[in-house]
Amino acid sequence: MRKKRIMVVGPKGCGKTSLVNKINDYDGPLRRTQDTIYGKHTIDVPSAYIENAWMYKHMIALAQDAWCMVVMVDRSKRAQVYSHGFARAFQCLAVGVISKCDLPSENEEHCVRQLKTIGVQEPYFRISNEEGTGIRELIRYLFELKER
Ligand SMILES: Nc1nc2c(ncn2[C@@H]2O[C@H](COP(=O)(O)OP(=O)(O)OP(=O)(O)O)[C@@H](O)[C@H]2O)c(=O)[nH]1
Ligand SMILES: [Mg+2]
Repeated sequence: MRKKRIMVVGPKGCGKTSLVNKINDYDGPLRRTQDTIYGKHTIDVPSAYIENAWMYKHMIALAQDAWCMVVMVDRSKRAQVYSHGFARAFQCLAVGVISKCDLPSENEEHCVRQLKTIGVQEPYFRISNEEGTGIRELIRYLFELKER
């Protein structure tokens, strides 16, 4: 059986690669991620896949290799990046993450609403890759979920 991973999706620059590096305990350079990158525990999905609805089929194919999907929203931006019910198109579990929580923002409610309308269930994890807050709790939750 193929090894299953945590698939990480989110809009451009929301902090996907920063997060997968933490999950994989890897300290590498950050570059704009154009291709799908398989890490030790993760699949880092290019933002283009969620920005273009016709590319959803690629994500659904990638999800065959995933036991869960981390769905990120960027709290520093007010954007609607996912289509309605997005997460329901996938078989695997979806975990909601609100990133860049170190930056001042008025978008908290907008982020929560967005995760709800795309079909991601609470709890949502608020993280900062910059300050490291919320990361340990998220990683612990993910690996506990995997054991179940
Ligand atoms: N303030 C702040 N900046 C962050 C955070 N996470 C990532 N960044 C910064 O945001 C930029 C993009 O981070 P990446 O981890 O490359 O984001 P990404 O989603 O992989 O980006 P793409 O692959 O280009 O879609 C970098 O300059 C990071 O240092 C965060 O939690 N807080
Ligand atoms: Mg990236």
